[in-house]
Amino acid sequence: MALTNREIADLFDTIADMLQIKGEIIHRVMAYRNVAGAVRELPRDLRAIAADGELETIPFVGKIIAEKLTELLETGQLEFYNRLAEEVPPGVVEILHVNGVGPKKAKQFWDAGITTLAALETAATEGKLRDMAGMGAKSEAKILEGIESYKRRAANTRIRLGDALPTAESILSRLMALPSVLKGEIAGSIRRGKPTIGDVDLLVASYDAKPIMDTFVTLPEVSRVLGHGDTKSSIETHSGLQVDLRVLAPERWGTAIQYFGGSQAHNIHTRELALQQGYSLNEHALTPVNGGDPLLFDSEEALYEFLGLQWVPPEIREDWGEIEAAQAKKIPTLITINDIRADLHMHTTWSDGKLSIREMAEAAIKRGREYICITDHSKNATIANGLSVERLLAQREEIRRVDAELRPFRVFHGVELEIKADGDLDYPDDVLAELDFVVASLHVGLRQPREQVTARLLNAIRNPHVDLIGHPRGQLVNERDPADLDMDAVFAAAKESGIALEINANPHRLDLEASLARRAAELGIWIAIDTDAHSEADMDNLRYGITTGRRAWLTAANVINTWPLATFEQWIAGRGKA
Ligand code: DGT
Ligand code: CA
Ligand code: CA
Ligand code: ZN
Repeated sequence: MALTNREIADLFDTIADMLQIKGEIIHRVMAYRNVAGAVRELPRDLRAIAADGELETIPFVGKIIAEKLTELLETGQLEFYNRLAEEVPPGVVEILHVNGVGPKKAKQFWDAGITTLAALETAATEGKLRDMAGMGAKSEAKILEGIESYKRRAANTRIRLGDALPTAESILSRLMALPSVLKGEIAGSIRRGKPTIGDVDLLVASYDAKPIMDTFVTLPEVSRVLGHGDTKSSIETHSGLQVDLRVLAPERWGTAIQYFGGSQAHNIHTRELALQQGYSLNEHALTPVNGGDPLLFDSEEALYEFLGLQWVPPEIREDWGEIEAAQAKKIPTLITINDIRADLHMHTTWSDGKLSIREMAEAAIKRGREYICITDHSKNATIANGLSVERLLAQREEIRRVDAELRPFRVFHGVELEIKADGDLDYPDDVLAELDFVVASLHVGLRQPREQVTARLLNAIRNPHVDLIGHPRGQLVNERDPADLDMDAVFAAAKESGIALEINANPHRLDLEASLARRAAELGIWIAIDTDAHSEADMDNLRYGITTGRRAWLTAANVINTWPLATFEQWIAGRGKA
């Protein structure tokens, strides 16, 4: 197996780690650390450089290191590393990477017989670290936190949008308060609203970067400074979130936010377009290929316009046809949060929610909604305190009362109906017929074979009383894969019966995901963007659903909870209810 530049860089970093744990002098450690950094940055394959006899032109590479690189490239092995690895257990190197553990601590743990991450975790959990020299209950707790974050990074788990966005906004708002800051925005995958993000990219316009960078690297959430420069700095927060900050002159804002907004695929395509027009496009400027002064763009709109494109909303910049649409000036007006009038899926204390019907209604009013459906769990959702038929009917009295009290706001009586493991629905048809609105959801049997789980969903879709399928695929972001549904069959049935499919706005769900919601909408299937709120704070998750809807190219016309009340009432009446 040929080693990549990155693997070789990683190996040199590990060597540096091992030397450091052994207590080697810092010069010797840095000799390997620096090479690792240089190799990682190489624009060319190390193999090609070696073939050209140019290894020693790489920064920090002298005769001895060049020999080691050659050995690695030729044999895939490094004797020097193998000997070190026999001495320093790999688990100890891993421990060094836990936030809060330095080389001295790693050595201390090693001396105490702790040579794996698991052993360190056990010792910390059992309170055995706090008694070691220089340790205490607080540093022990910090190490546990560090282990959590290390494990997440090691598993390469991306971070949920709902976890990253608030941190990003909070950091940016503190930078924006600095006097030299002229403009600031979150770029990268957050700006595009991806359900998970790798790292946070912040962009700030200013003529005086230094105080901004200095503030940034000393923010209280910083656990490690990964880089501190004039134009770019990077930090890692205690929760393991990496944040990159770039500061640039405002006259280059347009090209910079476009570049760092991504996606890479979108950028590659825009760069091709620029080249066809005789320009090379990068984050700094649009430069004529045949010479001449670079053109600067202080706004992204001006840049897109120059390239002959309609401005493209960041959420659809994935090179899934948005450039072609922008050339034809056919980018639709994507849905915004202001288009939403209703929330059709939420829970109260009648099942597993935290607030009463009236409190949920008031929370919705506060957020500008005009009507809601209360959809508590049905009886088989026993862990969620599902409603027996008796309680369901009793709940209606309270809903009608609150509805009357809060007019013109409207409160409809719905339910979140269990699609049982055997495929039956949780209430008989005559009970469903009594309800204003029925959301049917899969919560159990999600791992059934495709045919079986699909058949259950189709049965629910075809029931004339069902209006909406809640979180259709049952996925949990970063935690649970979606059910193995035949989505073509689901879409065909949904289209035929005229029901809606949900984009569940909870950042743990975001289900349907954008690509599927886009296909559904293109087929003419109704979409509802709901919060599935169990508390007042949950209602603020709507923004994540809207972002997902925008990524799906949805307009307000695709989404039923943008409808005025009268339209909604007509629709549910037409579906045989109310
Ligand atoms: P992430 O962090 O994995 O969730 O995804 P992004 O899109 O935020 O990617 P990131 O943080 O690596 O870079 C931010 C943006 O910078 C990315 O969306 C596009 C731009 N960018 C970064 N590296 C490259 C590159 O090598 N080529 C191009 N064309 N663009 C890049
Ligand atoms: Ca990023
Ligand atoms: Ca980044
Ligand atoms: Zn629910």
